[in-house]
Amino acid sequence: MKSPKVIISCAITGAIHTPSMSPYLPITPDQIAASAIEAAEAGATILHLHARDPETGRPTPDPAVYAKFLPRIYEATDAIINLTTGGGLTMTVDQRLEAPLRFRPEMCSLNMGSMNFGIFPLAERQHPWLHEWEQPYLRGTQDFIFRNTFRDIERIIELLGKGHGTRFEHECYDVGHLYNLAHFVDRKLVEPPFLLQTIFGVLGGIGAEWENLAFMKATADRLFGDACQWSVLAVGRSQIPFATEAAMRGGHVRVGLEDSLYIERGQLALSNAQQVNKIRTIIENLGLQVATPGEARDLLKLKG
Ligand code: KMH
Ligand code: ZN
Repeated sequence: MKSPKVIISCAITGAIHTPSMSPYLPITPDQIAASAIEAAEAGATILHLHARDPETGRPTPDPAVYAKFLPRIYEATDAIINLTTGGGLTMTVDQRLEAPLRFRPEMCSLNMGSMNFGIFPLAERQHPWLHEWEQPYLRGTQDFIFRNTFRDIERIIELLGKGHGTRFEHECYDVGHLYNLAHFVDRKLVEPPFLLQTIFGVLGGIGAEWENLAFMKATADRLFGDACQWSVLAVGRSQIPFATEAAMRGGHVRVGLEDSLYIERGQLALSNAQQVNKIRTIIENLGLQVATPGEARDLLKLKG
């Protein structure tokens, strides 16, 4: 179904970028809460959240850390909370599920296939002052498989979806992942309407090229028709151009420092809210409207 309003997801900190890459990446629970609240005030409809060890900035699955920022975000905003089930590159699937199972949010990410996952082949050269933990972590991304087997996906749907009424941001990094999603739709394990996040520019997935955006959209239209709400996330410098193109084609968008640390070429974003403001202004200048959390809850049939 084509939506009259554009949902803006904002991914606040993620698990890929590291503290040495930007002083503006939120790390501590205080910083994550403040950045998320500011992003919601700027117009973000959905807040996608990961946690980090406050001392080192290393991604952590620890629900106790989530507990330090989640209640504050719930209290200060009406935004839809979306917790990661992707966690971080070195976490097991069980670890990745700890916080979602504890907090049972309205939404969680659900990665629709296993893949190589690398974004920063130049990171060590560009950032010689990396934290001690970041060095092997980043090298590890060269030889890391982001595990999301059919059984893992089914288990996450059973535990969180069927068990707790959580609905998912279905993350598809390549065309095969769309067919994986169609398989779960066929088996009625995923029910419409669902949020489809097509992802461009992750090394290991489909590249951020315009032909690919058109191809992924055409494939999604063929497989899902009106059953899905289509959204676009592109990493790095393609973030805002791809979000703009998605909005023009009737889709939803995702921005945030998880996906790009920049606001324009060579210029670090000062905050998540700065990226939300930028895409919100573009959306409004296109004559479109941003969905409120309430409107998105209706559109995606969330538990609220
Ligand atoms: N880092 C993004 C490209 C997750 O948290 O489940 C994908 C992501 C994964 O958001
Ligand atoms: Zn994430």
